[in-house]
Amino acid sequence: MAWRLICDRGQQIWKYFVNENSNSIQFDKESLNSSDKVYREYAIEQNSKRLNIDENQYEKFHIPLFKDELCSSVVKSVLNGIDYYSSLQVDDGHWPGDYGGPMFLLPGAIITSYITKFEFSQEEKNEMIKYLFNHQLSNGGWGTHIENKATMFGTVLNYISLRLLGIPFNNEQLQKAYNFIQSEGGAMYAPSWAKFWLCVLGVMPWEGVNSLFPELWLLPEWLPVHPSRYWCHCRMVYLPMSYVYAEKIVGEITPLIKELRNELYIEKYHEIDFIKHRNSISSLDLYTPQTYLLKILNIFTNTYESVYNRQLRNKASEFLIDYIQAEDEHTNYINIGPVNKFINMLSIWYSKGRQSQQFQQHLNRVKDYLWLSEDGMKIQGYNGSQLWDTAFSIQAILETGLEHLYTNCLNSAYYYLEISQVLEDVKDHVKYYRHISKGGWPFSTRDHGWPITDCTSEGIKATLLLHEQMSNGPRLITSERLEDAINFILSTQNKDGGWASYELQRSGSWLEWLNPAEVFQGIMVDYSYTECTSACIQALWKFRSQTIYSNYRRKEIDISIKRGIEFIKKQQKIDGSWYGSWAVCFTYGTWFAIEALITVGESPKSKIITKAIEFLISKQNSDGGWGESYLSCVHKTYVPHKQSQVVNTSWAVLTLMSAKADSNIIRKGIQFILNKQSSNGDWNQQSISGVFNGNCMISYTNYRNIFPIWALGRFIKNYSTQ
Ligand code: LAN
Repeated sequence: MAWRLICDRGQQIWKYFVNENSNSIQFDKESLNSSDKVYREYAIEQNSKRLNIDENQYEKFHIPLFKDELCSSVVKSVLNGIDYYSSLQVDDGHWPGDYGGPMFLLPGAIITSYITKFEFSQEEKNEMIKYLFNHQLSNGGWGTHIENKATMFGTVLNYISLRLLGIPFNNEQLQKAYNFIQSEGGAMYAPSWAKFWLCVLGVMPWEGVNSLFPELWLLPEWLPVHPSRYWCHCRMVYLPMSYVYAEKIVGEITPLIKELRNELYIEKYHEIDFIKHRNSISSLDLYTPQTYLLKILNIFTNTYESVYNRQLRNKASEFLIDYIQAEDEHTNYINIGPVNKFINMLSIWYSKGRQSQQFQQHLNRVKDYLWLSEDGMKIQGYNGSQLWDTAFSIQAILETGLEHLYTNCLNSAYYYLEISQVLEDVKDHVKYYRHISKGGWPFSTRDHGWPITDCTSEGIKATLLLHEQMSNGPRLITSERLEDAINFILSTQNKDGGWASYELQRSGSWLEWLNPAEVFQGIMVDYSYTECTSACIQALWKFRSQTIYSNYRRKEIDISIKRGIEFIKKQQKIDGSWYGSWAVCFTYGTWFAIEALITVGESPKSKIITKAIEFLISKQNSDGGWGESYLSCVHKTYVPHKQSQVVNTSWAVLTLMSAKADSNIIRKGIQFILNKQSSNGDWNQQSISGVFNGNCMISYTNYRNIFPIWALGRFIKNYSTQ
């Protein structure tokens, strides 16, 4: 009996086979992070692509031979590293990996399955239970993500999940969670996103949450507070949330729900004044407290809720369910993310019924979010990071200059780029507030289809580099398609010169005053980011430097690059670093910023680059590595990690090499990466490296291979051309 990953054009499905040998692998609880062993061990066993070239054969294979000891070790290490990593690639060309981390996603799936009565298989449920217990902390609670301390957000939702999965109240481990919730004052101290699920499940009355004011959608679109102007993730979560609220959807009150009502609170359920606790939140969870403005607006919308007009409400509901269906169709029922996936599903169950075709379509796409690792089965933060990892992997391998050894791997990765680029705008895109999509690349798969600025840029960069370096390779991505990608990039540049994640910034940052999610920051609008801006600049630059494209929208491209660079320069901190919004943290942001500046010809001796390099050098540890804690992201100031991290070190040395910094420092960093490599070519999984909205961490397991390979590759390249 064993789990196997089945992939089809990027879609990743875990299937359980009764007749296969078991692959049960122990999770090292201390490390908190899975090493993705379930996938990797089987992939390597089945698919080993080792070249095993020894030094005597270097000449024959056109591999450079260096006298310098470090250089020759780097060549060996990178060959070993790519041998290992290329064995993890699947037939459609992408690299699967664990994209878990957040601990508030699986509960949405389990609660939805309980209410709508769709069943996970017993094997899936067992793995989910294993996952939840594996990530329970010693004080009985769960964090908001796997490395977090306990929060009410994590604890209340995961406690409920285990109960719904059949774990009895008197289970010893669950009792610890129960005690934790009790000692923190009960579930009314959970943040608003948890309260939403409590209401849906029927363990809190709808009066327990502030109004979600569904009629807001009916207000004129030119208003700066209109939801069409929100960051697409916020908009697409608010959409079904406001529908569920408009209809006050509640699941069946079963005996188990009645038991939960007793377990989650200190007082008797029917005696609790839930209205009084609408704004109660545990200090453990509080990250962005509600502002006075929001509190005042809540008074208005809560009052409106007691007198609302039925006709208007129906109109809002009709609008919302139509929009929900449009998002379902645009994304082939995957939806933009795992939060709206399950709330959309719940909305469709309520409005169209369990037997409806739409609900069945939703069911077909639930498994896209499930991922199995040695810590158990989780819901991932997205339906995968396929395109993102593939585009980076291509660039990393090409940087080594050893592409002739990995033609199959690279051609296959190129195929993935081809099958994931978005070719059309979504239907009625203006009506549904969607930006154009044509030419863009998504983060995961074409079926998902939401294009992203920096994913598009990495797609363009990877394609152009392949076209350049693989002269006999296939040419599946035509000039027109690359021009479409450039059109997408040019259409998404903000007024401030930067690029946001998916769309243009559609409203002011003051909207953050209305952020009702106490656990996340920067969710209301799509802001310009250093990383996205850098990637777009690099893609535009690379594109215009190709002779065949040198005239395509040239003037606009030139102006656009200039404005982008100005934006990046403005983001530099006093200490010379850049904050990274999507990975940990200043080493990541600084890498992107410097890469863009160097690309456009900024001198490494300029003040701006010198300061950045000084910053990085000041953070190097005595073992030669760099290590940043995820708390850097949360506190927005550099927090060192207890141990040097291979991923941070790779970003730092990549940056130092671009800026031609002191080679002794670089060599020490490179030596650290070599020291950390395992004999099979892999690197150990260290701390979590991705982040979103300041406060939630997310895993990128392939980073531990991609970035060391990239850094080692650049070292060889620099050395050969010296
Ligand atoms: C992602 C994943 C990819 C990421 C990059 C492309 C790496 C980044 O450069 C831009 C932002 C983006 C697209 C991004 C934004 C936030 C996402 C979508 C995520 C981190 C994956 C999961 C997260 C999403 C918001 C999680 C659901 C939680 C909510 C608060 C809605």
